[in-house]
Amino acid sequence: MNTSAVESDYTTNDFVVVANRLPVDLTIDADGNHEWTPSPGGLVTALSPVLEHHRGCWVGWPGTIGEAPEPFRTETGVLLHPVTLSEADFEGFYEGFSNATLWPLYHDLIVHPRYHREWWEAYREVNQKFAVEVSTVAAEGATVWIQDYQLQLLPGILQQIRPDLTIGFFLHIPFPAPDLYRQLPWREELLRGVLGADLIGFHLESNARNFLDVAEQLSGSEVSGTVSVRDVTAFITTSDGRRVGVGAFPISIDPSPFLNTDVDVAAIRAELDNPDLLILGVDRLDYTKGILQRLRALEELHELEAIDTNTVFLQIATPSRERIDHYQETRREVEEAVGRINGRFGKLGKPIVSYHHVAVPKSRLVELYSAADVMLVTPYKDGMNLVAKEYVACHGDGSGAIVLSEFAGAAEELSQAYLCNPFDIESVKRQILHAIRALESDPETARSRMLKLHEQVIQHDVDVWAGAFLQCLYSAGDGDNGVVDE
Ligand code: ADQ
Repeated sequence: MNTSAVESDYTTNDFVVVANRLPVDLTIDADGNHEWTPSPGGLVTALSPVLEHHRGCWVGWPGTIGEAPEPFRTETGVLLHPVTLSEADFEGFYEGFSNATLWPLYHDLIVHPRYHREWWEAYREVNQKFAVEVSTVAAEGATVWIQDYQLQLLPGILQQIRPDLTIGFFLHIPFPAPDLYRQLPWREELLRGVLGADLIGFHLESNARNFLDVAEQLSGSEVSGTVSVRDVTAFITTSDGRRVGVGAFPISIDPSPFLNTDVDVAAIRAELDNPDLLILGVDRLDYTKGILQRLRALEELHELEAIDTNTVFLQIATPSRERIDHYQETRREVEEAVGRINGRFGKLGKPIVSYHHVAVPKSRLVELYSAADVMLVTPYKDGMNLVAKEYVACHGDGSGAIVLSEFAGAAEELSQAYLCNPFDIESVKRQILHAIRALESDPETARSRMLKLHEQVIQHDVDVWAGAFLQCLYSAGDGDNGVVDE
């Protein structure tokens, strides 16, 4: 990536995005040369087009421990402002409180959240550190859009030190029901942090309603109105008299890279030894994504001889959070299942599960999505799930079928998918078979379902998401930063 260092004149930064990660990875070679490479992930996928359009500033951690590099501008004009994290910050704030406390708590306790005071202290300190950086880069009266669960204290801190800013907060993961949220030992302080924003967005109305319930129960705030999609008609009046808007803004993708119709599907399938049927999974290797469950469902279908032995299941699993125990355990279980299934049902030199623990370039994902007959997206819980939308975007010709967990946020919009309950293995098996049978015996129905899904994704792309959120945020800013008139 071509980048250039910039003068530290921040007076023009009137639009600032803040996220845990910068949309790049820094690698340093043996000679000490720095190289920036684009990094994968749902958030990056979603926000890059918006920032490029605004020539905005992005504040985030560059992905390496220790002293951060100088701010620089990408070739598409986005100013990247790195935040330094130490090893202790990384362990306590990122691996600890963000990913071993909040992540499992907000994903409905698929594994047990761990509550450690020292992680909470690290989380507070790092949020404070981000606040100092944002305060440095943001112009007077700027609009600041804060992303995700790692930075829930940031709106509150910024609101205190920079009351001139208009602050938006968007949560990319689910927000749990009050009974779960109340487990958190620091629940009031975390909630006060989020309530520092002028606008708070969630993917789903149900997430937003959970948040309103929590705010009412735990912060002495008053709630008015009801939640809308892509609009703000629900409000929280905080105990200090500020008015905060709350809405549902289902995130989506930039479909353009996925609309490529030139993919040589036959060549991709030939690479996989020409299976009669190609089934695909693409996920970060995370226990929320239900990878093991879909492997077990396929194993049982092979046991029952319900699917052809010339079917290949290709699973691309991106390495993720690899030092955290539950992630190591999930990887062990998945890889054991892959070995077992291939041992039981594969033929010599012909595995039926092709498993790859790797991140692949987007162009490769487009090829794989396009070549796959059936896509399996089976999370136990997922804020949205962009993989589901990317697959659908690649099938504008009506080919293919998608089996989708009803616990993925995407299921609300993608109601024409073959919806399954990942906690019920029979349901997963049934819907895989429905999808296969529709493709084989009722192609017109399968085609019509896929075309409806495709239209939904194309019409509600990432620009619709960001546009709706920003319009509501700018309106909130016009209202004197949310202070209620007496
Ligand atoms: P994630 O949990 O990371 O995102 P998801 O929404 O599916 O999940 O986004 C993953 C992104 O990474 C997709 O764009 C996908 O193409 C890419 N990706 C996945 N595996 C890959 C691989 N092996 N190689 C290359 N790229 C890969 C979080 C929430 C989601 C929410 C998003 C956005 O958990 O619920 O949809 O943020 O809000």
